[in-house]
Amino acid sequence: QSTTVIDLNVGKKLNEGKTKQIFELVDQPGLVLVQSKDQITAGNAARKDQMEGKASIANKTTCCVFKLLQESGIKTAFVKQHSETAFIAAHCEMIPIEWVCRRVATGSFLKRNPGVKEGYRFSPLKMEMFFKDDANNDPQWSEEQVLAADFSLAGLTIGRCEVDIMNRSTVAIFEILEKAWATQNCTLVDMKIEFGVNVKTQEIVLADVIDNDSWRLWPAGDRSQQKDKQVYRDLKEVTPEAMQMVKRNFEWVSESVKLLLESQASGRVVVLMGSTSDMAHCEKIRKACTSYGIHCILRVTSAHKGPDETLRIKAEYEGDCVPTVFVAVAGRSNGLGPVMSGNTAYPVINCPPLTPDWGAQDVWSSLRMPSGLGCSTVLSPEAAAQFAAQIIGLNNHLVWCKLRASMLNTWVSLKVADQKLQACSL
Ligand SMILES: Nc1ncnc2c1ncn2[C@@H]1O[C@H](COP(=O)(O)OP(=O)(O)OP(=O)(O)O)[C@@H](O)[C@H]1O
Ligand SMILES: *[C@@H]1O[C@H](CO)[C@@H](O)[C@H](O)[C@H]1NC(C)=O
Ligand SMILES: *[C@@H]1O[C@H](CO)[C@@H](O)[C@H](O)[C@H]1NC(C)=O
Ligand SMILES: *[C@@H]1O[C@H](CO)[C@@H](O)[C@H](O)[C@H]1NC(C)=O
Ligand SMILES: CC(=O)N[C@H]1CO[C@H](CO)[C@@H](O)[C@@H]1O
Ligand SMILES: [Mg+2]
Repeated sequence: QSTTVIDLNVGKKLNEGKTKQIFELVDQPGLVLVQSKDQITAGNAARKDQMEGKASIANKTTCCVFKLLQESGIKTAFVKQHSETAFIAAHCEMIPIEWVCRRVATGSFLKRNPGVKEGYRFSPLKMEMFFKDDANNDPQWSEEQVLAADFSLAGLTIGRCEVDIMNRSTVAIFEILEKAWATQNCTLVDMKIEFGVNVKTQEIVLADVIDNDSWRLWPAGDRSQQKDKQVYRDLKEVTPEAMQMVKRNFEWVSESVKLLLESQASGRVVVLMGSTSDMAHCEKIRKACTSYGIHCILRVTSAHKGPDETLRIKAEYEGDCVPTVFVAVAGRSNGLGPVMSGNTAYPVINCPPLTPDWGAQDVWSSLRMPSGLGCSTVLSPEAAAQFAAQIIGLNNHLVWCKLRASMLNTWVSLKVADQKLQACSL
């Protein structure tokens, strides 16, 4: 039988674990409802305490984190939040591996690697895998063991390619969350995540949840201020006061996590074109900027024919303290970029629309500068926008996260293309 929960036709329960239940959605094949339960577990349910409000805090945390990752361009199972305690997700067959990613050595890593001091920093990040097997306390597995297990989920065999994709994705996800938490002056110490195979698309996606049980967070890099579930594990005695403190910490996380979705810094790209004949080229720059969530403004001005106007337009964008990257689009002799660069402390990128006839000669007007000018030259309009995004991304984590996810997605699509080609030629 099915029950209707606020305009959702909830079908049968597909799965239930210690912290959540998964329901089929009758009218939305391929999607499920993930419902959190109001209880906390640690040490494999050795400790169980009801904690009122916990589920709603967990939903907030998961929803915000997944939104951040989704908006960055990471493929996740998350679709949208549904209620205080539930969200809608793509139905996945879960890969029974926990991927652990560490920046700072602490916790079980120290036990398994005696001699390593707490606080040791991993660069690159340290990756570990654990087979999800409660009965055996989730043993650590090597890459070879994962391959030997020959998992097959939703019709997808988990082989070399799939393991590599999860490995790379875990690193990208960690770096995105690390960058986001840094805006709150908080160190992401480590994290554990799980992947699933989307039953509809057969794609590997980040699934399950990311809540404070999934990571260690140390405000200002200070362990004594930890805000994660470790506080709960460390409790000597579960008193109502202690539980209140744990709950306050969780609330701190769920409040802070909302701020991860807000940009900490503004930024914009101003494209100056010498003539409207370059409009199509400039529109490509604008389109690419928009994909990074960057506001992009197009203006027409010629440094040869209207230098007073060029400098007036420049002053307009220098006048409001919004960090600005100028892109100069001028064909033939590019006077625009160099004049801008010689008169502003903001970065200037030349993106000349070169033509086959004279392009090889014209490009020198963008490359060879008088002394004292630091403008760069990027020929492809998309690449010019990407470079502008990288500059803005230095201070704007939302832009940085999009760049990071896009790097991952490019890597994955090359990997998948190669895999397909190999399969064809076999
Ligand atoms: N999008 C999804 N589609 C299908 N199943 C999911 C999805 N997200 C999570 N699940 C599964 O729902 C089940 C219940 O989750 P819960 O976290 O409560 O389990 P658990 O008791 O903690 O066990 P586990 O050790 O597997 O996490 C888990 O098996 C989890 O993998
Ligand atoms: C913290 O972790 C517990 C344990 O899983 C979780 O249920 C709780 O909702 C989490 N709180 C936050 C704010 O993430
Ligand atoms: C993950 O990637 C790192 C870095 O490339 C590598 O050292 C490690 O062996 C990989 N692990 C798995 C399980 O693929
Ligand atoms: C950030 O952390 C540092 C310690 O690394 C601390 O001194 C500083 O006050 C913190 N800043 C904010 C805004 O919390
Ligand atoms: C991320 C988030 O805030 N999640 C939601 C949890 O449930 C409530 C109630 O609907 C939503 O308002 C929250 O936004
Ligand atoms: Mg779980």
